[in-house]
Amino acid sequence: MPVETVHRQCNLCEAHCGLRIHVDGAEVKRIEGDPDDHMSRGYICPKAAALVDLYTDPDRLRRPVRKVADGWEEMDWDEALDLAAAGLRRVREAGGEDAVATYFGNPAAHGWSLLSATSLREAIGGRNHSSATSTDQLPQHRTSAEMFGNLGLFPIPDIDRTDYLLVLGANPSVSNGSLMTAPGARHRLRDIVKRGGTVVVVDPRRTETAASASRHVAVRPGGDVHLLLGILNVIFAEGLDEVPDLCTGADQVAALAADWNPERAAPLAGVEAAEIERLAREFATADSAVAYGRVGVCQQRTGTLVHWLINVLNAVTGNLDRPGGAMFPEPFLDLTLTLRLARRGGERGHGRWHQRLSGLPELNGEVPVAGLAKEITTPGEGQVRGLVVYAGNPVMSTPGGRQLDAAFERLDWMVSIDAYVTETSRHADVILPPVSVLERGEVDVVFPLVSVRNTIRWNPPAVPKQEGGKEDWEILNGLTRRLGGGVLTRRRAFSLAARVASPARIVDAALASGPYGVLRRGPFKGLTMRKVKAAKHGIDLGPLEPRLPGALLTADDRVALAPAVFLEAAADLDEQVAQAERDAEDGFDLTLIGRRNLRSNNSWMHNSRRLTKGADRCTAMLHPDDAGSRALEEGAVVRVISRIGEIEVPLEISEDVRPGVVSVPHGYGHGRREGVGWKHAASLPGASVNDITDPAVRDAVTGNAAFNNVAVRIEAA
Ligand SMILES: Nc1nc2c(c(=O)[nH]1)N[C@H]1C(S)=C(S)[C@@H](COP(=O)(O)OP(=O)(O)OC[C@H]3O[C@@H](n4cnc5c(=O)[nH]c(N)nc54)[C@H](O)[C@@H]3O)O[C@H]1N2
Ligand SMILES: Nc1nc2c(c(=O)[nH]1)N[C@H]1C(S)=C(S)[C@@H](COP(=O)(O)OP(=O)(O)OC[C@H]3O[C@@H](n4cnc5c(=O)[nH]c(N)nc54)[C@H](O)[C@@H]3O)O[C@H]1N2
Ligand code: SF4
Ligand SMILES: [Mo]
Repeated sequence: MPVETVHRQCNLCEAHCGLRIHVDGAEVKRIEGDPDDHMSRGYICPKAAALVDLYTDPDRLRRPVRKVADGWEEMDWDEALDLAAAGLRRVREAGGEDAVATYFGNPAAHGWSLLSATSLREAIGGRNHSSATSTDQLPQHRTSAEMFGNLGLFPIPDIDRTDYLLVLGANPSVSNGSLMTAPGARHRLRDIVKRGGTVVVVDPRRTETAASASRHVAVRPGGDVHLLLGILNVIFAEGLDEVPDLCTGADQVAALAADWNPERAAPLAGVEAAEIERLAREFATADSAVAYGRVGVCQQRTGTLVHWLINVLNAVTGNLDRPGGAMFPEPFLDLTLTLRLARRGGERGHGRWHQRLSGLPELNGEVPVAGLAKEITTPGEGQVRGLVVYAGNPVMSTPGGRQLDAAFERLDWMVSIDAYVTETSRHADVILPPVSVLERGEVDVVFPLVSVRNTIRWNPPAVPKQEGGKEDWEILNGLTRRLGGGVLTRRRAFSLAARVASPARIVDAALASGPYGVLRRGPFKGLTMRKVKAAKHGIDLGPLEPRLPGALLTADDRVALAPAVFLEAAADLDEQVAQAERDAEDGFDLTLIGRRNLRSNNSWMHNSRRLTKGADRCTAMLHPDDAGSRALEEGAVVRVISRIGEIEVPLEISEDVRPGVVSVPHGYGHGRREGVGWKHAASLPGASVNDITDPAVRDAVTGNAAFNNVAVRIEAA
């Protein structure tokens, strides 16, 4: 058989690089970068080649399984879907709608089956839905909701045109960019410097991104809020601000910043006053400048405040919604469409109910996952007794993994949609495995919302779909159909039909009616799926264009720089200092922060041998002074202890981390839990850092997990 070349994207991270996949029937011969992809221009990272490892992995489930006394028993699809749905209905009948919770993980965002997942949630009903969002970008949703009136409208750094990039808490050289789809981000950042611009990285660790930047600012973990207030203080005090008419509340922000001169901000930020002044002046006087923050500053007690101040900094220097600043993509499909409609009806899309025990607000129908373990273990009305996990591994990826592990044991019914028996799905009664990504055909519907250029791309399947195999959307719709039933009124029957539409149909309709579609642009210029499918390397829909005020959904059609809830929270910053003092008194003298590795992807790529070769990557990185004062040596196994637990990992001494900080990556330690199906992963060393991250340590405004503010101490093991 001849070798054929299929062009599609890698969907492992947000870069969605274009690939050339050489296949011979069902066999994948080689995977390489697609030089003709207009976004990635041939760039790929080592993980792309591992897509074939996922496809051929003997540990991957090919058929549904149910838990039996001595392990797992394979089932037919219909039987498995019936069983899974029957269990959920039982739980719902006994405990009401709130008794069934869902958790959607990160890969859910990387495929168009997400559209069907949303429908499943609606069919389940209730108020106990969570996702990886509340370990990740929840503060950014809330910030967008308050400032722009639209929780799905993200300002994206226009890195290809900017003169000055201020990065806070992101490491795009390793993560390949996040809430910024910019394949080859590492090169794009270097290009800024090459064309005479400046890149400054604010991070407690001198990261791979910091190493190739113009400057590194080693902030104290959690000190970003003070740093930004200090910068804003200087900008307003020196009259460097240039607030557009489009914004309201600049005076209130200026009044807040007035209390934070660089001398006051400096010790709390852990950055010298002179550096704060320099940053302010450079940023405000650059031809164009953009501040960009990601998980390092989301996963903080002050996560929402920091993202608010990042947006404020961009806005008051005239850099919001202009080339080289922070801009808003115009996706072919507006996932916030229903939100826009609801918004017109006066609905905000957040705060409509509160999580039973934490009291934290819902956002976009979700409550913080950090509260899930308690919702399962605490009796009372609304207690969670059943769960659907879709494309997630919360035992490894959410704070307090051990508590969640124990809580899952106590559920009456659990369904996992995952291709592996993971630390999470091992608790399920039924596991429903989708085919692997190379067997799917789809269009990425999420990342055009955050892309540095407007774009659309069709991804054909690279290999034939396994016989009898199902894609995620087929599994999700199978459950929705079985759960939506009961006595159907005509209205419910109609909405059920709409719910179980295939993603292909939904995208078709959305494309036609969207900004690039035939309904708006006419039959010749307008895009259709046929045209999209014919463009093998994707379609470039151009650079980002200014979109304000049109894209705003605030009541007055202006950008709100001073939402009351943020001003209130900012008044409480002393509590941060008090907390640090309590931590120190209790003997927790270090702050734990996270780290990512280029050859790893959260918790689930460790069964690939090619990605896991070489040194143990799950180490505790510590500054030489902190190692010295504790008489700890390089490579020695150390105990990292938090208020809720301890883990043992080898020590890596490095000048790159700021004193007082210890950096440990997440997603490792598969061998510490019995019965997982990814055997190679389980044979690797490491521990799960989320066994010691504390669900009580969270962003004050949203409840997002504050993985980077966990107080710890370190001892020789
Ligand atoms: N300490 C600490 N913890 C963190 C973070 C951190 O920085 N520090 N980061 C957080 C962030 S940003 C995120 S996004 C979360 C991620 O958290 P999760 O999404 O909960 O975890 P993942 O490790 O991504 O697990 C994904 C699961 O989905 C399965 N899967 C993969 N592809 C598919 C698919 O196509 N279909 C289906 N059905 N299943 C699939 C995998 O087998 C795996 O079990 O972790 C968070 N946890
Ligand atoms: N190779 C690889 N790529 C990935 C992933 C992966 O696991 N591996 N995960 C994907 C996912 S789900 C996401 S969300 C993105 C995340 O993409 P990024 O946001 O770029 O994620 P990180 O690489 O974790 O970078 C966060 C940085 O914040 C720093 N930091 C920690 N605490 C603080 C603080 O208090 N202040 C400041 N200023 N910085 C702090 C950390 O040292 C770290 O360098 O990456 C995606 N890409
Ligand atoms: S950066 Fe790597 S993992 Fe991310 S999409 Fe590109 S090839 Fe895939
Ligand atoms: Mo994430």
